[in-house]
Amino acid sequence: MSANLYDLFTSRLPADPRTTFLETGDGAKLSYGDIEASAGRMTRLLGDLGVKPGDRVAAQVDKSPQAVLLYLACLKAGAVYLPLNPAYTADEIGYFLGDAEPRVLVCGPGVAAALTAAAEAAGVGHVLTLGADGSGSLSEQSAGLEPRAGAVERETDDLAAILYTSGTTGRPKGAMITHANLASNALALHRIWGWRDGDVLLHALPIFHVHGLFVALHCALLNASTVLFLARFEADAVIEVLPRSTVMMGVPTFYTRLAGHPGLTPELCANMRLFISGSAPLGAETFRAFEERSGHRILERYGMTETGMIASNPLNGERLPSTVGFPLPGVRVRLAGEDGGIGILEITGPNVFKGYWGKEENTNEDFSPDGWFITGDLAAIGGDGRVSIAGRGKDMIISGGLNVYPKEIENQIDGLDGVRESAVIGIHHPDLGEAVTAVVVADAMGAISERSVCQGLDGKLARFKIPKRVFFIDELPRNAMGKVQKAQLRERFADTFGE
Ligand code: MLC
Ligand code: AMP
Repeated sequence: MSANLYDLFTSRLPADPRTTFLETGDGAKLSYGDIEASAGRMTRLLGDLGVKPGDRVAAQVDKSPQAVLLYLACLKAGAVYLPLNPAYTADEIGYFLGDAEPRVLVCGPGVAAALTAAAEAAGVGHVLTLGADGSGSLSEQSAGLEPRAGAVERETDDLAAILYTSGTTGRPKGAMITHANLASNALALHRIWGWRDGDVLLHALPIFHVHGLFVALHCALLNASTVLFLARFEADAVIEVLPRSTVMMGVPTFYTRLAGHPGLTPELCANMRLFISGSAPLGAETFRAFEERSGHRILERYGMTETGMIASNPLNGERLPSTVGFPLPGVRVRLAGEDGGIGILEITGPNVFKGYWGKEENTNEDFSPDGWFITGDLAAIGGDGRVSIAGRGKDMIISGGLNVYPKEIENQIDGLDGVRESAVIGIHHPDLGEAVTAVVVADAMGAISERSVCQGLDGKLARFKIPKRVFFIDELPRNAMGKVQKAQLRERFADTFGE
């Protein structure tokens, strides 16, 4: 039997094909019955453009039902889907195209001209466009085509997607994720979160990450659930659709903002059965404030790009703040280098990715000699098996659920005129969890200002990576080995953004 994830989804289609799959904020609907033909036409187009099983298809597109169809069409074609944040600059996209060498790039109509040179340089065969409203050459060229029936056969180990993620050094690495990785994780989550008939998913996440694309949409597809598909997170819009929803997934910032919204009440959430949080630590304060305002204890889970979901608080047992619960069925966890009960979390299971695209050395570094994946997160494991994330062993900032790698920002800042050196750190931020903050040593007093640092980064880095504050100091604190003491800097600037 084929291991194509697309076949798993179609095996779970609702009895009534008119059942709504996606309903957008303006009320437009795509039914489950529409998926086969609409995605099938895109699959046909990809085939006509020469996309073969295993070829990469990159997509830097706004969130829309057509973008979801494009993902499903890629699965159906046996192609490898490569989603990219629309906030990335042309420079950033150029790197991904050069590394993954996709056959096709689908991008927003507004950026197609700016990306053409990068696409040509990377040998991308075709650039198609897809706008937030579904318009563009992808839709035009696929419109009249005969839908491709049936999905291309795939083995469990064949790639379904590549998602880029960075390490502490070097450029982003493409995590190779297989059909079996995604299927095992989706089935486990569907089961442990007790998905049932009539569940309606409130979806306000972006769809270029594991969270919004895989965790959220896969559960809904396996359950033939309707998805209230909001273009972005906006607290007023979420409050409006909460009464029609039963399950919501979000990053902690969503819950912090909702807990501060005057419209959040237990009555508003009467239909809700589950609020799930992940991608960054959920503060105990937000957990409590949200419970007070809504009557719901948020279920926190933990995962990463390379592994999908790893652990989850229980649906029926105790949901504890500051813990991420128990390993998913089939997933095993252990600690390496344990000291005082805390060590680096390592995991093994059917969800663990196949390695980094074209980077065997990086892949080897991230696995233990006996084949467990080294997450780089610091954790404790209780006597009952409950996992708590205690910090990060890797130098990474999570701002509003988006990862930022200090090295990437430091390299750009260090290249600016007037800068001697810099250190980029994450400082506690009441809304974003952590905010990107730069500490700069200037060549000379007044050689560069906060504003000119940010202006110098504009266009080179996606806007969410631009420091929210830049501080100037005379010298970076270093240890005897010459390593910058970021903990000292974090302490010194801890109060920058308030409580
Ligand atoms: C937007 N901006 C951010 C930001 N998002 N800055 C820092 N951190 C962020 N996360 C900046 C924009 O560049 C812009 O800056 C300004 O804020 C306003 O943009 P916006 O789009 O209006 O922002 P907002 O709507 O407030 O977005 C915040 C957010 C969003 C938290 C709602 O970032 C979001 O939806 N995050 C979810 C990310 C996610 O899905 N992560 C899952 C990763 S998967 P300027 O300068 O241009 O004005 C993963 C694995 C797992 O980690 O376990 O799930
Ligand atoms: P990414 O590389 O975008 O997949 O981000 C994965 C990282 O997010 C993990 O390695 C953790 O550091 C962090 N993360 C995800 N979920 C949680 C959580 N519930 N608590 C703490 N950290 C989390």
